[in-house]
Amino acid sequence: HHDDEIDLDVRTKPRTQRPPMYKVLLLNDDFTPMEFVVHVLERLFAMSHAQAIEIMLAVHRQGLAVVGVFSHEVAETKVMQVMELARRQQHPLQCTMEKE
Ligand code: NFA
Repeated sequence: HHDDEIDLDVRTKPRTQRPPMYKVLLLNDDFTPMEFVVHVLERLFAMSHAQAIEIMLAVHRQGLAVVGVFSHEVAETKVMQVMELARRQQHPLQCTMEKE
């Protein structure tokens, strides 16, 4: 009669899948003007002027700071947009992403 028994899975907890999130990091350098970094943060990361100054100064003092956390696709786009703006103005500003 064992063959008629129904096996119920009592061990595996249902787990909801969440996609990994990515930190976008801005790196300090000695040449990019502070006002350009503030502009980038306002324009691409929807920060207020006061917020942008705070984060720019954090990068300047600590060497780097997280400027946002996004899905892989959005993080990649943000990094590309920062690098493109910096390249167009010939600033050495660097932006990278890493998995949280
Ligand atoms: N360190 C740069 C300067 O003194 C300013 C800067 C801040 C550059 C944040 C890059 C990132 N002009």
